[in-house]
Amino acid sequence: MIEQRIEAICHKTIDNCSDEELYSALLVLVKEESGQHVTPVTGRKLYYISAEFLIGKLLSNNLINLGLYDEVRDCLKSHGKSLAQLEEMEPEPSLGNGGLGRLASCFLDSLATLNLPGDGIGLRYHCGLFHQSFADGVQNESPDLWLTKDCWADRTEKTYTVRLADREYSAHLYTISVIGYEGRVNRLNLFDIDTVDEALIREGISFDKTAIDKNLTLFLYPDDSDDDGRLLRIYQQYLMVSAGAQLILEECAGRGCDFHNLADYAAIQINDTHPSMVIPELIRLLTQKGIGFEEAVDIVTQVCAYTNHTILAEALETWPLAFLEKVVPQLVPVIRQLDEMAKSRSEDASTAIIDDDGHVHMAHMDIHFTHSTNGVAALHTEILKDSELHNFYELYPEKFNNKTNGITFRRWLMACNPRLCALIEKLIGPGFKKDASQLRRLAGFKNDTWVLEQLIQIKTANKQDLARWLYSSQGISVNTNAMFSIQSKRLHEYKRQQLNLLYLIHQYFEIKAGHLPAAPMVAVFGAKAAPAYTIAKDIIHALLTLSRVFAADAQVSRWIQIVLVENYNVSAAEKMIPACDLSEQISLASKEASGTGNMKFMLNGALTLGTMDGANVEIADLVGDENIYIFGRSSKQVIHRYAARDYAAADWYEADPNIRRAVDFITGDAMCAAGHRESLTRLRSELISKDWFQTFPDFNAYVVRKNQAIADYAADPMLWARKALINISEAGYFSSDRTIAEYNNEIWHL
Ligand code: 26Q
Repeated sequence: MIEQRIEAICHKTIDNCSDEELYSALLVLVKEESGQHVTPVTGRKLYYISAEFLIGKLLSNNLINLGLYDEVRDCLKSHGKSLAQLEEMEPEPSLGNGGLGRLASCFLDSLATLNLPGDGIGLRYHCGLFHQSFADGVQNESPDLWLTKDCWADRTEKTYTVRLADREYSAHLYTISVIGYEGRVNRLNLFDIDTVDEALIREGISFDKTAIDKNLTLFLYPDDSDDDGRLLRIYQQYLMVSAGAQLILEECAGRGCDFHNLADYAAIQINDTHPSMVIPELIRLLTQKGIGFEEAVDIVTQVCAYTNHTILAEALETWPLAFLEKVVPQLVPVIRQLDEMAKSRSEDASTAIIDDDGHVHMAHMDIHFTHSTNGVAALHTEILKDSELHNFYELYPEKFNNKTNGITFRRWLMACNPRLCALIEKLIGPGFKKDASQLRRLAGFKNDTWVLEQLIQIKTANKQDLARWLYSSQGISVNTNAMFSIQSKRLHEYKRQQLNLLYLIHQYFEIKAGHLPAAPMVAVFGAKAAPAYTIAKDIIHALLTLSRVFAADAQVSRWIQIVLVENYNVSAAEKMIPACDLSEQISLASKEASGTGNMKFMLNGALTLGTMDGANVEIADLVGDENIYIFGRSSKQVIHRYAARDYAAADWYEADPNIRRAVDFITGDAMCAAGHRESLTRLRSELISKDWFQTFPDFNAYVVRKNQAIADYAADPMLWARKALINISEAGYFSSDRTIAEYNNEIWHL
């Protein structure tokens, strides 16, 4: 059947088709097939509104979820074609920075799989997150023009008028089908304007920031930005929320809603503060339809819920009222009224929406005017309640709740690790694909030597796959008999890639002194630094330079190889994670809201080396002390130290010869000969004078714990495999199906 359909779409036999033609044909086939699974909405429907959806490639995932993957793969194979190779042709839609955007995509997959009506609302950026390449030890950025002829996003006839800075724009709706695993089909709605001009892009990723009609949806902004960029972000955000709000009202009206009862028809989840303007925008639209202001506020509060993804104060969005006056003057009277209402509810200045400097605090508006505020891991929610948002918690204790993040097992196990998936299915049957809690049954095999040997073999085969890919894409050869430690996530000081760097330097000295590690190690990194984030780029440079220094030293390179994967993205993650032994989750305790990479590694049989931060805490609770490597100061100690303001990095540097030796190496002869003195010097000074994320106090504990992990790995592979099995068996809790079921039971009630 598959063969006939492909040939009908192409008007020729599979043997005569090029890879491009086959890829196009499969796209058409999936779209046709998904059309069969669209079911009408009854009752309340969810709108997950987010500036980012880091969807990744869709072909394999869609085929898996439609139950067609094996058939298509085998059919192509019988004609000497490879599905994996076709997949390489698919441009990856990188419409997100990292965890927050990827979470949104996992959630859409789970919504459709659980047969819940839930659509996404976002933006169709012409360029996703920049493409990263390395040259001369430095990160370079180039535009990621992902929109090609064959694209999952279909242009519709629908447009919505949006007023920005006293001009009207037409927001055009594009849709991508979200196909659940043996489930329903939902929609990702992405807005764009027709006048965007890709020719505006100049050198690298710079572009003319003045012409809004030409640049509005041209780029996804990296998670920092200059002031021009910030202004453009408000334009983007408003385009998304205004068109989104109109779409929601139109759909609900189409189903018989009279707007007074909007909460019976719609639930809106606000993904961090980026879409927060949806609150005043909906109030504005409802009052235009004749509903009184106070009732409109009540309706919107009932409909909307807010998720917080960060505790870094500098990441909480505030906009100068003057910016908003310029871009969205129609919202300002609404925001002022909301601010007055907030001030009448509490005299505490820290809970105001508009502060004394005329800044609008988006998160404050969210908490006052939605019915639910949630954190994304147990520890994160506790920190929000106890410190960061404590005054709000006192005002509205009933609004605060936790929803520990999750990941879709369809992409992060079934698609990326077919070997492990097949073994699990052989042992416990296929039920875990839809009911992840069944993975617990794997624990029954913890003393089964055949199973443990299989796990070891699978890991080795996955390492060989990764090694082949590293060689073909970057010309790097790695030792697949080594332990693979992987730290892959955005480059951020709080995530502490620099701590890993200091460890590697420490090991260099140990090897030179004849203190050899228990096993050889490949230390893999995947990380993009925001283009304007200087220290993050310095850390990348130091890692690339250290990698060169090690490679040139036969004595050291026998034991440690450092690999930086270029352009880390979802597809790269899918290749790296199944090959990992040791998952590096070493953020400064209290700073990583949850982390979701930690869950993906665990599910694929890696052991976590981590601090008691984010969801690591829950991983540690589930697997027990003997199946995880925890180190470092606790979040309480860290929060206390910040409050006391008594951390002086220089004192630690002076007092600890190991720290001093590692830090000084950064600007030593070997590094300066292989890299750039200016960048290396800046990094070293930053560490000694600031070390804002307290790497020094955790340094020795990290070295000890990591070397313990290597020793355990080397001493008894079967015991290590047993720990890996326990990790896999406990990973069920981190299925996004569980997370979405909780959102639905406690917040949305779809
Ligand atoms: C803000 C202003 C201007 C430009 C960009 C931004 C911006 C963009 C993206 C700020 C933050 C983000 C993304 C944040 C993010 O990814 N947070 C992560 O969310 C994950 C899902 O909940 C958590 O697992 C991570 O711990 C958290 O860091």
